[in-house]
Amino acid sequence: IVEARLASMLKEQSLDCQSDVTPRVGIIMGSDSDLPVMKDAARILSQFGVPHEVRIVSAHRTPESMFSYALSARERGIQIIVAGAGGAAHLPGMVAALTPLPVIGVPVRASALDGLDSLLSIVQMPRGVPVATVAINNATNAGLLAVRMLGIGDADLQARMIQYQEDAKDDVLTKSEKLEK
Ligand code: RP5
Repeated sequence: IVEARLASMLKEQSLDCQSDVTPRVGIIMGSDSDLPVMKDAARILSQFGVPHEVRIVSAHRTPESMFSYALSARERGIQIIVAGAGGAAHLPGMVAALTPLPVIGVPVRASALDGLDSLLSIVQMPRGVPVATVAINNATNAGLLAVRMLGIGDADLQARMIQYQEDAKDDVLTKSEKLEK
């Protein structure tokens, strides 16, 4: 039921996961309440044409699903996992412990502590199990980081990233010129 709700939420927002091809990036989150933040990672991957999947995998509510997702991701062709969670956010670290794939953690602002709790839970992984952590609620950067990582072995994708950076630069220069006039 939750997966169906997730699929319809993604469809409503026109976030095409390219579900007919093997996903290269797995976007997971602890709750559907994380989707308003995590959809930005999906949006970036769609923009760059990177096939991806979106799943709800809770470390504390569905620990068995978390285990099976993390243990099977590499065999299924996933190359990078983007994991978002709020509160005592152990999902990214636990997944990183179970897979050799790079894991990018997104701290979601979900509690009375304004996301600082999730940020510290994710960024403070003990030595030996890395989680690349982006800023609180910044799933856009998680998507962009995944594109950059994949770009190392994918010249077309890297060229698209270079163009994205050029476009961002042009945008700032244009705005600055307008202000000067
Ligand atoms: C975490 O608890 C989730 O990642 C979410 O950010 C937070 C709250 O979840 P809900 O109570 O909204 O399902 O596991």
